[in-house]
Amino acid sequence: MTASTHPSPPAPDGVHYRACNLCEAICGLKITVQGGRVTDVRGDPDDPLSRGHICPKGTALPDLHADPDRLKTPMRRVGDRWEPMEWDAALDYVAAQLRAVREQHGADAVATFQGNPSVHNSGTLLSAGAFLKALGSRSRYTATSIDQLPHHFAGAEMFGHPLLLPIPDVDRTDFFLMMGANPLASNGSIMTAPGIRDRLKAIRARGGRVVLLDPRRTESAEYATDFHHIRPGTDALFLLALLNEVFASGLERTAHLGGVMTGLDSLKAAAAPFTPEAVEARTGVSAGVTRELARAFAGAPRAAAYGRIGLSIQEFGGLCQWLVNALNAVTGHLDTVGGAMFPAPAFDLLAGAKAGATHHGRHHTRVRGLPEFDGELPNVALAEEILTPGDGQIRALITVAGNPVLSVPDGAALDRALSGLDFMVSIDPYLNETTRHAHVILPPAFGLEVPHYDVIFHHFAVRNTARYSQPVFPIRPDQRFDYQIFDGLVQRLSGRALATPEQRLGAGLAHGRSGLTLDDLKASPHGVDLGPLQPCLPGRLLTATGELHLAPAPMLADLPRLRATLDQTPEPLVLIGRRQLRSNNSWMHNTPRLMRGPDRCTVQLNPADAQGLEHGQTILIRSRVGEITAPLEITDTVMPGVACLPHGFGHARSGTRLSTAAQHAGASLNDLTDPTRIDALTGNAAVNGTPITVHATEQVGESAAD
Ligand SMILES: Nc1nc2c(c(=O)[nH]1)N[C@H]1C(S)=C(S)[C@@H](COP(=O)(O)OP(=O)(O)OC[C@H]3O[C@@H](n4cnc5c(=O)[nH]c(N)nc54)[C@H](O)[C@@H]3O)O[C@H]1N2
Ligand SMILES: Nc1nc2c(c(=O)[nH]1)N[C@H]1C(S)=C(S)[C@@H](COP(=O)(O)OP(=O)(O)OC[C@H]3O[C@@H](n4cnc5c(=O)[nH]c(N)nc54)[C@H](O)[C@@H]3O)O[C@H]1N2
Ligand code: SF4
Ligand SMILES: [Mo]
Repeated sequence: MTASTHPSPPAPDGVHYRACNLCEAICGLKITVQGGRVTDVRGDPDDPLSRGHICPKGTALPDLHADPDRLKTPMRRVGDRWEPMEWDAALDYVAAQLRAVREQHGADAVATFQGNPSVHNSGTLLSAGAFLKALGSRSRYTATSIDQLPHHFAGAEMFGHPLLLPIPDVDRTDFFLMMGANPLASNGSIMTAPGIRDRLKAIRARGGRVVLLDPRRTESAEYATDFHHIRPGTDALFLLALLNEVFASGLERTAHLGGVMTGLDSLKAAAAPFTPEAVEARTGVSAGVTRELARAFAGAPRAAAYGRIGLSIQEFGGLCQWLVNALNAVTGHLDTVGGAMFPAPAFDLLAGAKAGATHHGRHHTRVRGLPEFDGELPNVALAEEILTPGDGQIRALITVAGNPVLSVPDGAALDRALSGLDFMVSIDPYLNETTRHAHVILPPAFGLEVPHYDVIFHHFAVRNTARYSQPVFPIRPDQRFDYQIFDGLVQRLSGRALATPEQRLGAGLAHGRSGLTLDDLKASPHGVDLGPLQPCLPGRLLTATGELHLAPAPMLADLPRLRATLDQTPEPLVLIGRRQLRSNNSWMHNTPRLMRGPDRCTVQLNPADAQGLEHGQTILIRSRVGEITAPLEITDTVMPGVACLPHGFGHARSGTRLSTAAQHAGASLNDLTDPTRIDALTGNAAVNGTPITVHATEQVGESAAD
């Protein structure tokens, strides 16, 4: 089945240092190679950011290199068989197919889906823009709209740029208010803070408070001083109640940014109806707790509020991220030491950015009229845009480092949609639930084989550092990097050649203010420390007026939608997701060392919701969209009315080549989530809070009748 006759070349013996690019923590690694093979991976104690931290996924990096299921040469599907291709022939074929669809049906008929690892790979990240330009299609989808789109939306509206996201200065704060994040499992997100456990412990050791609100008492709760259950999707109400109490008690502190902040009066008016008492029945957080937290947060000299994916992939994601920023701003905790601050990365994507340039709603999806944001369309619309006939229907798809069949709502519908495309190509090292639909798979060299500089996550890091990584393994002459695949396609589509990632990095560093060059970074294999975060406002603001908008008009206009929920009867049982330390979204389940131990794809229910069901039994979970089965775990870590299931499983689909993952198949959470549930303000998917019912599997026949 593989075309190659070349063996994989061995790595040079010795100790290699590089950063892990699997998640946002960018841990420095110390990798020992003996006899051409990796014999040891541990954290690099000399990395100024990660200081020796590593997680089990970092240890598993060499497994990806050695995985026998991994594809290394292009593959073309012929019926239900896969045949190897030479690179030039594969690229010629793909370019010709894309051109044919474009000529027949227009540029927008060719869609792209870029998944999560494409932002963790400087090769894809620095080349994708040119590729998208060569395609000229507006049908652009990424994982952003099932993730952090509300953060970008709030950043653009309040500070003038989607990448202006305030990051909690955890190493200097004394009051860390954390909502909808579980950094002990995720290793931190929009908060690059490797070794977060020690950083949280340090807050407590210096007498500070770590406050966590989540519908599930998570691993992170063990490191909190205060934990409160909160009902899914009600955080915006809680945040407004905090603001209400801050204003009612006269605790606002706006002197620091007073000159540039606009909209304070509108924000006060917006918060006025949402007293702690008015929202407590809905949020599940008592008015007393809310008042105490508001006062303590506002009164703390160094405090930072932070809300992550639990506040984004819900129906009020845009409001939540706005209100987190607003709370920091009006309590004097924005752009101050120990508060929420803006990093200054060496490669600064904001350098030279034009003020007021972010756009929203310039065009819309064809079927449902959902708005683009910054050139991207909401991925909840992808399946319907493929399935609905008519002018502008998507006929061809390019996936890059994404597995949307498992990662977007109603994955089963997308699964069906993909099988009907005229042409699909996947740039991906695995034959998985999504790429099995491709006509051609172009597998890149990746992981320990690629050079790396983290272009994105230094923008979100709790300390300014920079690190360039050399590859550990050389690649075979018949392998290609992601950027070479893009380059090959761009040359064939537009006749232009791409700059290499090294050239782009060099130019990017020259644009930034650190003074560092790529050669400096190459000479510093442990990374370079650029120091703690520094206040930078108003200079870094990029709004058209140069002001910081506390009460952007789109946010105010969305408030009635939130207020209406106070009069609605809550759903009796809703589903939320769960991340696990040894998973990485939908992939890395093919690594035996990460899959050891008991079944992880379990559904958790509070005892109050598990009447008549038994711990360990397989139950049926049903939503408007679909049904799955999963083993039941009865636990009071989840609050009553909430069920919890990890995402990224569901590896039983046929036609994949994932031998280990298939043995731990589990079910896909996104076979239950509903693409019609969105954050209407931003278009982000609202996968958390999906209404469900649960049934004993032997009762399925009966309950199906009601
Ligand atoms: N219900 C629910 N759904 C969710 C979430 C949730 O919390 N709940 N989380 C969402 C979030 S935050 C995200 S980011 C998405 C993630 O979902 P996706 O963006 O679809 O990403 P992954 O599932 O991680 O799939 C990664 C793919 O990239 C491939 N890959 C890995 N490394 C490379 C590389 O270097 N180059 C290339 N070309 N390919 C590579 C892998 O083989 C795999 O096919 O899922 C989202 N879906
Ligand atoms: N090990 C591991 N690490 C990862 C990933 C992975 O799959 N595995 N994925 C990476 C990616 S792509 C991302 S985006 C980040 C995400 O990083 P985090 O945001 O830290 O991710 P989660 O662990 O999903 O934490 C979200 C928390 O929100 C809670 N929650 C759900 N709904 C609500 C709600 O309505 N309100 C509140 N207050 N909380 C709610 C959930 O119970 C959960 O504890 O993690 C990254 N790191
Ligand atoms: S925490 Fe993230 S960056 Fe660090 S070793 Fe684990 S996967 Fe890699
Ligand atoms: Mo994500």
